[in-house]
Amino acid sequence: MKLEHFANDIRLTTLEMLKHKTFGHLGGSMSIVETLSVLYGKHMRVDPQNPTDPLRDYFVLSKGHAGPALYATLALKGFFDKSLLKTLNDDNTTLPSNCDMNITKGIDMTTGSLGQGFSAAVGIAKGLQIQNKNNHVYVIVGDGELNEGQCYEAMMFAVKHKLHNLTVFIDDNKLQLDGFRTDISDTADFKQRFNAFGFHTQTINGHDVHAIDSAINEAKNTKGKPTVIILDTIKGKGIKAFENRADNHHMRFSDHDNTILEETIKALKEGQS
Ligand SMILES: Cc1ncc(C[n+]2csc(CCOP(=O)(O)OP(=O)(O)O)c2C)c(N)n1
Ligand SMILES: [Mg+2]
Repeated sequence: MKLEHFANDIRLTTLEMLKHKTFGHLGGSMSIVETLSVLYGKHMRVDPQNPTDPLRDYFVLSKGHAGPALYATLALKGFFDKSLLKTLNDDNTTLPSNCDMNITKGIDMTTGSLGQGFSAAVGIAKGLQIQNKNNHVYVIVGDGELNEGQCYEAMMFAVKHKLHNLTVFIDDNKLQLDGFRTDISDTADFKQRFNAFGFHTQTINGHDVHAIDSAINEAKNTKGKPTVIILDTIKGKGIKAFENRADNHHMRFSDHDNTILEETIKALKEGQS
């Protein structure tokens, strides 16, 4: 399937799930859709029939609140039945708001406490390196999440241990929970910062599947250091009326929002593969 089509289907499925629930983490789910499409549509070695296959590549969604986009991706890949998507965040669901490796097929790490997933991904990569395995580890961190000091310990360790089996994506959507990152705490340039730590760095349009594909190829061919791919993204991407709004992090949909969602869902259905 073409990666653009897969992205369209992930966005559509995620929005249908959130609309059914009537609320949820819309903004940060939408900004990672294209990255998930390229990872699961092309690069990740995974077997939906055998989610814990020791030969698989690992994926850690460190910004665990974007779980809905990952659940849509995993359901479309066949890790579990699509009907489960209607149970998002319900009591006793296997699809909680934030990712849980103990209850959801295809989730490699429990996340939601920001900063910790990055460290866990580094630990997985180090473990694979010790075992001389060539599985690759991908992790997505939020731009706001990089306010967490723990991330910088993870970065130092990853460089010191030459973890070229680790690719870090920064979802640089410029917004965090309720405002713009640069208004809250952080004004530094990610590229300069990761370069200074010793990463191989790339900055790309995070909604261009071909740019993401090339950047991952470059990361896989980089030896002796981990790679960071800084994704220039839009929080809420794909729903024009919601894009870049400081209140799109977790939305409880009004009647007006529902009309907008319905129109977007209709348009995405027309582009369905
Ligand atoms: C340690 C920790 N502190 C606070 C939170 C609450 N929280 C959830 S999402 C979020 C904002 C994250 O912003 P960003 O990383 O930019 O995510 P995105 O824009 O991709 O949604 C915060 C503060 C948390 N989950 N974990
Ligand atoms: Mg953000």
